[in-house]
Amino acid sequence: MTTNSDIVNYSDTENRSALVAVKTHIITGFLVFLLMMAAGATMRAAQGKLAGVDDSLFYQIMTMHGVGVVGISGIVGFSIMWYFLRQYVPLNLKIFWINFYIFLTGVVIILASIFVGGYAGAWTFLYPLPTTSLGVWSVGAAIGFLSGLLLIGVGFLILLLDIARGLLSRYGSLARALGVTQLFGKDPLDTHHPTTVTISTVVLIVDFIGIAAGAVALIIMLINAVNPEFKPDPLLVKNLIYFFGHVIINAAIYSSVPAVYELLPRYTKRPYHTSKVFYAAWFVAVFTIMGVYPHHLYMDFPMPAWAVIAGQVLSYCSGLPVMIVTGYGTLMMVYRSGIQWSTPAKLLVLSIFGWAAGGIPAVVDSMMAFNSVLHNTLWVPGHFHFYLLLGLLPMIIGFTFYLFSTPEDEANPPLIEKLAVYTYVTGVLMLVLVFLTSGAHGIPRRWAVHMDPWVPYAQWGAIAGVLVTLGLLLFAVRVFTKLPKATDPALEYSRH
Ligand code: HEM
Ligand SMILES: [Cu+2]
Repeated sequence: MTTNSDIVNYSDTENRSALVAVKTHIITGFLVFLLMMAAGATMRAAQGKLAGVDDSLFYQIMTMHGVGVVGISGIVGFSIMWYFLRQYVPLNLKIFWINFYIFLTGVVIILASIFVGGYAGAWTFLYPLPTTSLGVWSVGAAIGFLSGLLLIGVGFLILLLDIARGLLSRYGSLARALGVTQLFGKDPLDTHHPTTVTISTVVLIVDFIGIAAGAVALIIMLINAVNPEFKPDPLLVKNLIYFFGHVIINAAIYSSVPAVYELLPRYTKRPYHTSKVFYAAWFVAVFTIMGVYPHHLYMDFPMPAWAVIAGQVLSYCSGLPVMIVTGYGTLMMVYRSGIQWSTPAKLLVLSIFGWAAGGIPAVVDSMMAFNSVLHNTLWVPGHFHFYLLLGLLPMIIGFTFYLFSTPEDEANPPLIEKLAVYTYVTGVLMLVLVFLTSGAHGIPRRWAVHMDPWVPYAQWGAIAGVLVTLGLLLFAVRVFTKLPKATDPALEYSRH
């Protein structure tokens, strides 16, 4: 797929160390996802009155679950992107590790702020909630949470700077790396331009701006926490926060998408060629990913009308170009290719379905008429659990299984893997359908205690949550036993 001039030369030792770093990210990811899923199932059980969870503890768990899954999705997504991107542009292994250690430090601070300090103001830290807890937690706990998050953001920004340096050293400009110069005819069309380079450039641009906005919001709120005389405009801070939140979770998905573009062609034995349509879709994505965030602010009537209208219009088209190009590309790669349905191949194809299908309830919610009914109901966790659990996670799990699956495993997937796929997918569909129907019935989100008529929904949700956790546990058993010893398949290929 790539000409040799596209490949960066590393020594075998460098490649082995890089693989160790990627594996560390992935294994940490599986551990954290397992814990967070157990926490999710616990929340559903508490709402279903199957488990006695103190109300404050519920909101602590909810805060940890939200910040935990978003953070780990971000760092694991980066590790997938980094793994592929370093083949095309020189990337610094030390910086990759530095980000990982900063992340762990931030996690410790955040966990302490939640479980020692009692912070329970949700991962969205909406101003002024963190500093006005009415005595449930201290301002110190809020400061801990906000600084832990800020620290993690700084780590991500450092890693993004290295990615920018790598891309610029190889391509000279971000426009070249993205493919914009080919799109507008300044450079001849190169159908061998690596898809990973285009996607990484999009992730770099939006994530850098998104995290920078988040950092500004966090700093403003930290100043306010230390000096309450300083009162920022709540609507401005809310804009910054939702811009940040929307962009980083999207970037986490997009940073895992290279796994689909890089690996499916290997499984279908059909190379993927870039085209002007591909560049155009990803170029547009830069603007739609950042431009749609006002769909979180329809209920804020002081928002300028043009901003929310733009948010709605862009939401219709957000993701669509990229999803169509990726979805169509996937179908074309798979259709009559005689693809062998190995576990990684199944998961990667599933991820495209889950990402696209999960987008539908999201677009519904981004229309004002529906939003005025569905806002802050369980419809919202319904749509994002859909594309995160059936889109993002299968990309991550599929990539992981690619790293260690032997040709024998791929020809004949072990029973435990088949069982894992069925348990996981059944669980997720059930989890999501229960969330969506609950939302359609108007059951609010983020309520620790549910009214009696809502309890059966929460109970079904708890059962689904246990199934999903079990499914991931089955995958994890394979990962924990196989991944540590695996050698890099990409190196094996290049030797042949
Ligand atoms: C077994 C799997 C899971 C279960 C049972 C579960 C359950 C839940 C529950 C009950 C909530 C709070 C709902 C409410 O507002 O009342 C929630 C929130 C959330 N979940 Fe999950 N979840 C699971 C996995 C995941 C995963 C893997 C991700 C991300 C990759 C994720 C992302 C989120 C986010 C971002 C929130 C929002 C937190 C907030 O409202 O502040 N969840 N989840
Ligand atoms: Cu959004």
